[in-house]
Amino acid sequence: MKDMHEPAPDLVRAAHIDSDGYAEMYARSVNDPEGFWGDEAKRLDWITQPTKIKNTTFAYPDVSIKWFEDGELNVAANCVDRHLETRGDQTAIIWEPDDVSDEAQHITYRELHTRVCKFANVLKELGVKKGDRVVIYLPMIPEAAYAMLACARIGAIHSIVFAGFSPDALANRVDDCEAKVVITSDGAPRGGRVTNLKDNVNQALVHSAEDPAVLIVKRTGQQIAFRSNGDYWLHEMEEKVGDDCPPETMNAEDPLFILYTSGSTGKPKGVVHSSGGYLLYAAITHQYTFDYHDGDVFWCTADVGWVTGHSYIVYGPLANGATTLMFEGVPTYPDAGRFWACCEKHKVNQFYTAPTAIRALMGKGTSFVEGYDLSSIRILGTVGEPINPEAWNWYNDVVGKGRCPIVDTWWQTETGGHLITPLPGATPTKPGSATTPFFGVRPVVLDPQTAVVQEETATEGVLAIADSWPGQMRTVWGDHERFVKTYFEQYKGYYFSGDGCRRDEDGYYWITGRVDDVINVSGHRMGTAEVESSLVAHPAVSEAAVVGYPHEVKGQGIYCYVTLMEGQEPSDALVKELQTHVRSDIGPIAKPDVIQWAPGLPKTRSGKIMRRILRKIAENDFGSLGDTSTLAEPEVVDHLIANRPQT
Ligand code: 6R9
Repeated sequence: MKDMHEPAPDLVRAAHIDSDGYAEMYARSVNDPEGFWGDEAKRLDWITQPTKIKNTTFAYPDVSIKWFEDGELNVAANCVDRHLETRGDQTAIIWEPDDVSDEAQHITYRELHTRVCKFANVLKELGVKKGDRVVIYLPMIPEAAYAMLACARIGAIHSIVFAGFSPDALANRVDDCEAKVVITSDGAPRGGRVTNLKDNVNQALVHSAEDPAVLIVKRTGQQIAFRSNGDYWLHEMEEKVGDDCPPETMNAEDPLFILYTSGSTGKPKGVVHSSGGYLLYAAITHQYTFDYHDGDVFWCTADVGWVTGHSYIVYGPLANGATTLMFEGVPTYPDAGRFWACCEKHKVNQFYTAPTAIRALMGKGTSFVEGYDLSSIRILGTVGEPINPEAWNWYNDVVGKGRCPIVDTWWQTETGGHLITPLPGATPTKPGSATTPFFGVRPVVLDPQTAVVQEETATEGVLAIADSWPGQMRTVWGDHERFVKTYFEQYKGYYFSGDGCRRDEDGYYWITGRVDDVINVSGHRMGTAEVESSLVAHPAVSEAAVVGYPHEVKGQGIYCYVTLMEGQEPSDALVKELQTHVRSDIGPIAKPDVIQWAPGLPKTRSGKIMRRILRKIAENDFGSLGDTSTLAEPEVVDHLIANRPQT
């Protein structure tokens, strides 16, 4: 078949699952989910074995999702304690610091155990109890993993806020989950530059309605401003506590963490993940999608501030007793060979990154890859956005030398782990396709208008899922109704992903991107509404509409149409000012790429902004604007086209 990549026979032989194995296991997983997941649950150590496996309904509005509901376990004990006997001296975490001249750290499972227990005792000392929320705002240092596992150990719910987010974004999240403690560091080195994280926390807490204690990890040793009370150094607190900390008994359905993510409307929502189902799903997908074998070194380049870091740096790998690599830096520092230098140095076997990173490195040329010995790499992975075939082929040829299966994993913060993905020994791949569903996942393609399930194999529409899987989010923190409305209202009986897709004649899925007002910038999800509300908060702006447009490296860039207040004059200085404003309001990833002055926006007579038209103009695609006759003032479209800035 055209452009089909078959895994090498020796790889297939050594793999956990081959194509027959996949077919058989997949059939059982969807025909007998209770049996399948009941058996798979044995991967975990339970304090009380679950007897009720699946109790889920997508029926609107009574959506309810429970897995292993009478089971009890502790997630930290599963990720750490249970490995002590068999692999106490094995490296659990390899930490590669930002600065190449600093030494990497190797943390064994035994050391991890001690560090997590001490950290947990410090949290207890600060009054954290089962069910309390702890916000983690840290760079990519081992303490981030210790903090997550320490929370899990005592039954506290962690919520990680990406260290690139602004003080305001941090304050919103601290307030929404009513955090009792914020864990941060003095500074955060990244790409040779240092952010003063503690300063950001101080600023955030000035605006916050909560008064959490702040626990500070010493990373850089730089000067920081202590508040008059409520600030604590981790290393000082650790001197006061012992290293014995029995794990709390948790119900499988108790929340493990909250992670805020963007939607098409309103503020970011707190996605809630469970203890039992989530951990099981992270572990099984980590093992099968990456064909992880004992002794392999696994590297996921994501930040722990995103779901990918949660599932595939910390929970999945550690539940499987793996060696997981944690990287503090960026792909281009000190140069564009950093990833490959690190793969060679640590003999990485599975490498998992994002298309935006691949495209950026591809742009720097092959010379940055060629000098390194990448023969340890067996599997390459990608996640975060659709990967264009050109980037896929470069990854395959230049990095993988044509010998490494590429797993293009489609999933979301909401799904906890991979939903559509190749398995290395089982699934021939096609560049740009996420291929076929993981065990237990029943994708359907719906007609976007009629909601009718498209039965033919080759078809196109919106992507929804017909039944629950253990890693599915359970609710939106503090707003179950929002959960039900966001994911289950529009297409009744299904989980709606927000993505569009095509299914080809082989039944392979090709994700075409978001069909809602969410954009994907360098693999980071952003609601256009968030950027709009930041822009209109600026005194010069009266109205703003934000859309995505194709960007060579970032996948999508941020294109803003801005209407100014009476008396305000457009200028280059104001463009810069608005860019800086959004950047400091939300964070560097939200900085607008293009600002177009719009004396008027195309609106329907009822006042709705016609985003479809704005998207077309941003895409430089003026030929297919569709029907503009329903607009209140059709001439604004001509003005926008005539004044579109060069991109
Ligand atoms: C894990 C993660 C989710 C959105 C998702 C989709 C896009 C992720 C993809 C992909 C095409 C892939 N997406 N993986 N699109 N192919 N392999 O990225 O979670 O940050 O919540 O983003 O990302 O649009 O809906 P999250």
